[in-house]
Amino acid sequence: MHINWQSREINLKIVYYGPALSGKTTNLEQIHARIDPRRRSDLVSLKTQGDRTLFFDFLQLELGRIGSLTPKIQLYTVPGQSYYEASRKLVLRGADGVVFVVDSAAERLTANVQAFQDMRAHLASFDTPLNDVPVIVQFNKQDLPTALPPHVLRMLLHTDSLPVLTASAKCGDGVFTTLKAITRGVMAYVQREVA
Ligand SMILES: Nc1nc2c(ncn2[C@@H]2O[C@H](COP(=O)(O)OP(=O)(O)OP(=O)(O)O)[C@@H](O)[C@H]2O)c(=O)[nH]1
Ligand SMILES: [Mg+2]
Repeated sequence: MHINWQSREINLKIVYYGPALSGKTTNLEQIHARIDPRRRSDLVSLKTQGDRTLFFDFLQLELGRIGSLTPKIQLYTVPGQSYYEASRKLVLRGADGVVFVVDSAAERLTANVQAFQDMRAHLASFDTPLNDVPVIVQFNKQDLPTALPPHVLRMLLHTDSLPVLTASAKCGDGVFTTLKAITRGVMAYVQREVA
């Protein structure tokens, strides 16, 4: 979180984290396509030739107010491919909120579990334990025939008391519900921190 009291701006960082190809970039693409262009930046995507995220994607939104401050909400995605672990940790650092994007396909269960454990470990290493920074879990790709249902995913991933939402980001379903939930969580978190 960065507050510039002179310009009365507050920057909030929300990171979309998750295993390879779970739909993190798709979430940002849908937000970019559907939100009023006056309230968003261009979508900056650093991609490989095969359309895989290289380092991160970035999209800035101007939504709502906190008292007299105008929050700039900065959305980032991490690169999901396994060998980008160092980049994931770097992008996650300083997050005010995290959306963990699950690939609900049954065959991606191990990848989800691994990524979820890594995220917990990174957050713990930053001295921001999981119950400090708001985290929302998005069960994405619920449209797939092999998608595991939410109650099964919740049990297998041990999401415990974290809020979970379902989505099919490819067609936009659940994308804004997720964005609203994490934004609300982050605003509440910031108000506690600033107070
Ligand atoms: N069926 C289905 N496919 C999806 C959904 N969301 C994303 N996809 C597809 O999954 C593939 C990967 O999506 P990305 O958004 O690039 O995934 P990512 O998590 O950013 O991947 P990395 O950047 O490599 O970590 C693309 O072909 C998307 O169209 C969904 O809800 N349902
Ligand atoms: Mg991506």
